[in-house]
Amino acid sequence: MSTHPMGPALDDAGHPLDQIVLAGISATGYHGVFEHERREGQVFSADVVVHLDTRRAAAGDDLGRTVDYGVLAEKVAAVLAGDPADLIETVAERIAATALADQVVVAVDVAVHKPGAPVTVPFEDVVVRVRRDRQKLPAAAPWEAPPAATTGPGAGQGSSGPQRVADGSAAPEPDRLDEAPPVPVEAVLALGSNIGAPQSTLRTAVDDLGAIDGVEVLAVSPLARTAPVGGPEQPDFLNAVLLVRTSLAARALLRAVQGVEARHGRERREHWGPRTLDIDLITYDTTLAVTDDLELPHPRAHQRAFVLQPWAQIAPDAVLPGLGGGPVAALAATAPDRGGIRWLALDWMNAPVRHETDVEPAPDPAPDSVPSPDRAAAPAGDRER
Ligand code: PH2
Ligand code: MG
Ligand code: MG
Repeated sequence: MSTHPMGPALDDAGHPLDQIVLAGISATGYHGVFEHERREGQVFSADVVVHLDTRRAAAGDDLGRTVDYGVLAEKVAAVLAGDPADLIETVAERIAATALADQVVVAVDVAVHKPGAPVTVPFEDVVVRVRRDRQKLPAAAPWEAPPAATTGPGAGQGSSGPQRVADGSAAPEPDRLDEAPPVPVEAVLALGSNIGAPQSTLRTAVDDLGAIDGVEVLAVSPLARTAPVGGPEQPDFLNAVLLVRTSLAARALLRAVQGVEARHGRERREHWGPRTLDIDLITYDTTLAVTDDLELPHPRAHQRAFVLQPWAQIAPDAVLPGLGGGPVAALAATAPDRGGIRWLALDWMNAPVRHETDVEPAPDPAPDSVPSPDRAAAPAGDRER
């Protein structure tokens, strides 16, 4: 591999930073859009260049002041072998985020190779190469060691919870996510539905959420009709975002929203499959946390236009906390699924229900339900039309 495919990264004074190069880390992974790729796996490899100033480590001969390349290599291999993604672009972002999680790293170059990619002509390799730094942050979360002997891939929101006790595994130890805030805090909830009667379901869900003791609904976003992201072929979703104020602890809020999901007949079947009602806890104040049953902010919120777009409409200046976070409106404008936002309805909580279709093609925008660019709450350029 060439070590300078993008030229050196520079320090604040404009001098080239030092580099640690890890070349050709490989593992069998299950990334790809084809079913056979998910089933059989193939070899992926990564080249990683971390850019940093190595002088302090060298002067003190101190491993603690540099990047332990052995540890980094293991994490990179874990990303390659881990959670399947459709795109090697996604894998590259995860590796970049993992390297940048170490504060001594100023910038990182990542190349992900997929030499066995399903390409119909003779070829040697396909590579996605990215550079990320503290300005151009990765669009994915860093790799985290799975908590010992508990959940594997799929840990995150709602994947365990109270059932873990029934499973025979230990109930999670109480942590700060179980502590009620000293004063009420703001939280952001994202709602989605794509089977049954989605608009009515979402309306009732908003009312149900507002009726929870310790939850006050501050704002309800426009209703977005969105192309499904991930999962099997399925109908379009209706999505909306709520801003709430709550005196509940983060985990108590999660349990309460799961109660609302359950009351609407939500069953957890296929991962990312169609659902009558999905409610995700996107942020809880500015809390950053990764636990077995709750990750804050929501681990994929930063890259989901179906969350970010409606959110930006009710909170144009909102900022998503955490690595990969940033101004919500800006994230919405670059999210990979932004082209799938079909339309927004402003009046959906009160106007007669009219969007119950869940399988028909998107109707032409109704003039009274879709903000025209000049009436829109967000800059016109935010929307793909
Ligand atoms: N939810 C998912 C997966 N994909 N796509 C859209 N458009 N909207 C969703 O709410 C959604 C999705 C998993 O919860
Ligand atoms: Mg969801
Ligand atoms: Mg969910």
